[in-house]
Amino acid sequence: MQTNMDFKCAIEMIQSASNILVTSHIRPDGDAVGSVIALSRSLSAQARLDNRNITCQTLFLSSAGEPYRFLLDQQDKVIGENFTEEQLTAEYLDAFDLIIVVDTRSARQMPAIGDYLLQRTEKGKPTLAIDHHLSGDAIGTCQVIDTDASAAGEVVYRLCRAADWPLDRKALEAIFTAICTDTGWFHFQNTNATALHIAAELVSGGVAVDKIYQQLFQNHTPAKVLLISQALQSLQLLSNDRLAVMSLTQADLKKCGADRGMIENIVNEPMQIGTVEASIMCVEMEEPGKTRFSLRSKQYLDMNAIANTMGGGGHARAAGLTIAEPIEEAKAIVIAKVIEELNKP
Ligand SMILES: [Mn+2]
Repeated sequence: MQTNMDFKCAIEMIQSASNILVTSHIRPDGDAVGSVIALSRSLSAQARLDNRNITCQTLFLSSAGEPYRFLLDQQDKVIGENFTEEQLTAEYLDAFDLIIVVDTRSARQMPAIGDYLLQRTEKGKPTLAIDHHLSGDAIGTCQVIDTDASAAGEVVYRLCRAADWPLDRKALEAIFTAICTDTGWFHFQNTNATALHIAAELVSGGVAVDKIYQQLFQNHTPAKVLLISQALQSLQLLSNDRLAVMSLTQADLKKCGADRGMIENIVNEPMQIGTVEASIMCVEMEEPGKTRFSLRSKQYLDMNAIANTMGGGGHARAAGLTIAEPIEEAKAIVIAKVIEELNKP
């Protein structure tokens, strides 16, 4: 396990910056949104306390999933909504004396800015990566990484506590969202004592658990539930019912009136089947000839290792990858790879 939990470099870097940008990976999930929002709110609040003229902006590389939008404010920049990729020039990014990246340090997960961040790091321009993934690139002149952390939000919380920066109610809700989504509402293998201790502190701080649960899991549109049904209709069980495979095409999305943000988490549905160890969700992307995969495992299959062999990555129990092949061809490649691993003694 890779652990670099020396917060000193991160705190010093943040304290000497006056124009900060906080960002995360494309298709931001609950951890990405929660971590960005909590950290930027905390830094802005501390700046107000210190009476320092500091700007701390956020940037999301694509739209946040519907369940997490309650955390966003108007001033949060989202590419494709209130900000364009054309505005995202090197000059724009260079104007920030610190860029903080949370929940990733992998260039390919930040298509619009990944190469810039690699070059920025090489030049030694202040760049901070706060992450909990097993793999990544050399992004960050300072990296704070804890691969044992349940969520990047957990690392952000511990950093803010270590530095004694304020966390208001919304920041606490953002951290709770980060941890509870990355742990599957505290039931995945990454649910550790620290995650539960922090959750207890967040509840003591005023987070209403029922409100967050409703917001995240009981606030779907009919389209989302139709999409779950559509995905389940495509369910195939392979390898003695140990592998579940589902697919969604652009036509399926259209038929359900759904968008791709609604696909998140559907991959977990087949885990209800006792024999299922691994679940694959194949999604035909809008760009022709590209297929996106989510991989999940229940007990032992190393999905991060499997995804790594095909240019993806993530965690042992949850990983993702994209293959530049049409859905049927790409699906055959991924299924073969997973079955090969499942059949290893
Ligand atoms: Mn995460």
